Amino acid sequence: MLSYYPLHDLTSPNYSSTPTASDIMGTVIAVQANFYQVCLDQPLMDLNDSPISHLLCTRRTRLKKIGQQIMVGDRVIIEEPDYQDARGAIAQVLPRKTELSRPPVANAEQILLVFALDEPPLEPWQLSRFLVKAESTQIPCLLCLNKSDLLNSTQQKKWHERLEKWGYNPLLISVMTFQGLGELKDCLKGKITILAGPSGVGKSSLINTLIPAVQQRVNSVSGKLQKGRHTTRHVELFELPEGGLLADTPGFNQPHLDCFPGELIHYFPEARQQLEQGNCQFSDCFHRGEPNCIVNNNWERYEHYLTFLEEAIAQQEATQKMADQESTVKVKMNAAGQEYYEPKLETKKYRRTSRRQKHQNLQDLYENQSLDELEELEDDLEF
Ligand SMILES: Nc1nc2c(ncn2[C@@H]2O[C@H](COP(=O)(O)OP(=O)(O)OP(=O)(O)O)[C@@H](O)[C@H]2O)c(=O)[nH]1
Ligand SMILES: [Mg+2]
Ligand SMILES: [Zn+2]
Repeated sequence: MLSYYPLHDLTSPNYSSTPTASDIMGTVIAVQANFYQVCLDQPLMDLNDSPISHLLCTRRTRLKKIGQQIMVGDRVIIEEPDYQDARGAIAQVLPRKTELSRPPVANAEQILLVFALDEPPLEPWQLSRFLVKAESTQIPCLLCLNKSDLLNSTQQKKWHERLEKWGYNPLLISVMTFQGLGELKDCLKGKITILAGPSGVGKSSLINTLIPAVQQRVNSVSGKLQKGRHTTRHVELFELPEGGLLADTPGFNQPHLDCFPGELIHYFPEARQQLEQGNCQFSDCFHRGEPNCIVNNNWERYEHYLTFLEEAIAQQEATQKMADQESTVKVKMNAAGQEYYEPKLETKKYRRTSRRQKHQNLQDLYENQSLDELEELEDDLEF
């Protein structure tokens, strides 16, 4: 989750003209197969003068031809709205400000990281791992500690002070007693926010509290889009009553850190602060006690940093090894003990999947997937 594509990868010649005042603009809130649920910036009036706030859209063939993907969160221009059936066609996708790959969401403006103060107990290593992952997306992160009702005020204060030293200003809330929810609502207003956090901390409870059930039903997509809306493949943006969109992500407990070792230090705000004071002697310093390193070891999460660094280094080495193995030549030794290069046979990875294998894969999938996920898969796999 929370994987990020750097913005310079997003430039595309398809993003041509800028929208004009007469364009019908909206935000994609749900995607499934070839249908897009779009929440309009301004409601349209139908023939009976009733407002239409959402359109179920298809993608213009032109966009399909140029391979323009449409994600949840995309800002789009719509043509040919059909007032009768609340349908439309997406004619253009505006340039993305941010793009996450897992969950697949465009234009997210902040990550709301939710942890519980207790039940499950707040685990500093796990919290640190989530924070580093969130920092690596470069999307601003708001830290929220739920279930404050389970701790007394002294214990709450202790956590707050501890996390301030980590460089965060956590918002302590309780979905149960509503503590801090007003402040949280203010932070979410008018923004696209990604909800993240481990299992059982109260993410779904929070969504249910912030978004009245009636509203959820109204905004949930109908018909074909209804099925499978809680699977990871089908991320959905929920509309907050005060404006703003919220994406739930499934809870998982151990995010994978896939950053470069040299970047890692920048994902710790308390270390970043130290780096701003000057430079280390070596430009490729890993900040683990090298001579004249500007980063000291006098911070609580230094231990976390060292452990995550080991992990990042090990991962980089593994990736490198794999790349070496996949290169097109392999080193061999001749009888005289001299090394020579021999072209490799086509590796398994590049071999064309046989029709039979594809069938087998599909069979396996049929066992586990919902019907409409399969529809989508069959769209993806070209037979
Ligand atoms: N005491 C207390 N319990 C809470 C609070 N918020 C949620 N819970 C409880 O915590 C449990 C887990 O809540 P969920 O909302 O299902 O948690 P989640 O983060 O969505 O979990 P996953 O879907 O597994 O990722 C439920 O039993 C909730 O009733 C709170 O503020 N205080
Ligand atoms: Mg949940
Ligand atoms: Zn250093």
